[in-house]
Amino acid sequence: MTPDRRRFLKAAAAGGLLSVAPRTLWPAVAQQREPADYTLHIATGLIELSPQHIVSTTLYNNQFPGPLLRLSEGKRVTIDVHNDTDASELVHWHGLMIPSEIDGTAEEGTPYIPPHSMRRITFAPKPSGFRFYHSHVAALGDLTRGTYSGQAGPLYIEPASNAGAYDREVFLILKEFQPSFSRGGDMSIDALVGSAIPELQQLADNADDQFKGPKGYEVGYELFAVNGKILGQGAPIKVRQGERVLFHVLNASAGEIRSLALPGHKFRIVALDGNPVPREAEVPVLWLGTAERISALVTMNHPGVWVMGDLADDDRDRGMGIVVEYAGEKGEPQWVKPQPYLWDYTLFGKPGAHPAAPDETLEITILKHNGELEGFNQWLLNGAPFSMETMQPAYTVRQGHRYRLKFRNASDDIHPLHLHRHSFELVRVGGKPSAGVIKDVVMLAGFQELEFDIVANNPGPSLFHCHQQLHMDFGFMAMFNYA
Ligand SMILES: [Cu+2]
Repeated sequence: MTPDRRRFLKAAAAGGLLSVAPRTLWPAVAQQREPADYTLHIATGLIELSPQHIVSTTLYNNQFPGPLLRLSEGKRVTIDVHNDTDASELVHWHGLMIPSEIDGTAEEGTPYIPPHSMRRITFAPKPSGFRFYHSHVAALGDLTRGTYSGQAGPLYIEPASNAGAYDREVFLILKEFQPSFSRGGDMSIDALVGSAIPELQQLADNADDQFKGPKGYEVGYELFAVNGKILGQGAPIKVRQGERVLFHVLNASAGEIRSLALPGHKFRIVALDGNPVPREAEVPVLWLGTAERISALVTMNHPGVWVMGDLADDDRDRGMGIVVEYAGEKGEPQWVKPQPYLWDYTLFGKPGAHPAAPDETLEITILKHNGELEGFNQWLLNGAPFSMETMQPAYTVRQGHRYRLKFRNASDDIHPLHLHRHSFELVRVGGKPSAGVIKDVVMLAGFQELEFDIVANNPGPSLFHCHQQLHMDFGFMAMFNYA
């Protein structure tokens, strides 16, 4: 029997299809005949990071990254998602404002796509800009599941009017492979401006006194890649002097913070998480939390063959980078370590402006209980880890109201905070005020505070969580429900 045949019988038996009379089955099948605009197949496959490193993982359409879905703002699109694996899956449409039933999150009520079945979804894509899609199942201790797998793909929603003055676009998807657990004690990363708040350090110290013992598990990786290729293994980005290249960079990691530099060049930031920034600014280094996107324009004015890579030597040596090669230039790709550079979101805000006053302010303090869950750290928001049974913590919002969320991080980890189905406006980061920067993921630095505003403008349950898979799976989630 062919694998496909076996698969069909297994699926048919599981779904009870064999007991359904063909006559009643037919109309449903006929409806599916209209071809979809896009088809995604979730299946285990091989990805060749280099000839020496061929990794087996779950992929979209047997490739990493998944296919670039180029959609038009407001124009309805139909996507068939086939789950060809033996486990239930969910595809989350990250940064899109779509109904909860198709957002791809069990907590919001999206049904799982059962093993060996298909779900067709239809939506009008918005807002415009660089988004992405990825698995949203809980992985817990299974490092083959969720965002630890190769299930991530770029999605670009063309705006109604396109203002970009560039010669061409290049998508860069940063991703680690072959994860494993270790007893933690991760080094904290100096990525963000601002300074630690003593009161938050004290809260963390108190918790650590209570939850002594070995450090909770952390996840590390063997292999690193840009667009699924280890540095030097894929085709270089070939450029001409004077060319203006618009890079769309996505950190598709399950939990790492990434940096990127191109020796001798500056990045002009034009959009964050796909949303144009009020003030374009030039920076020497990009920092991206898990699931963040940066669109940056680089004028190619420093001929040579360069390594565009992560600042962390270890990660770059194991593959996190890509070669940029000017026409007519030859030789070994060169890396030049940039000066340390701290990321400051407020650089891109509207100078002197203030966000509108909120209707209400909510304060959320984040705390870690070291190794509390059979070796895994537990994460608490205002003293409570998220529970699927009670769906708590939960906040109730009123449509049209503006809410200021004030986060206080009583841990030394950087948390990439993410709210589904909504964008937020940064209000205060690293101790500095900000206005006009619209995002859907933002890094909250260790022992720091951060404020952002949301306008409740997309009714339906919406999940808030840290985008580190290891944190969200072990408590770092909350629901926002409409009254
Ligand atoms: Cu986190």
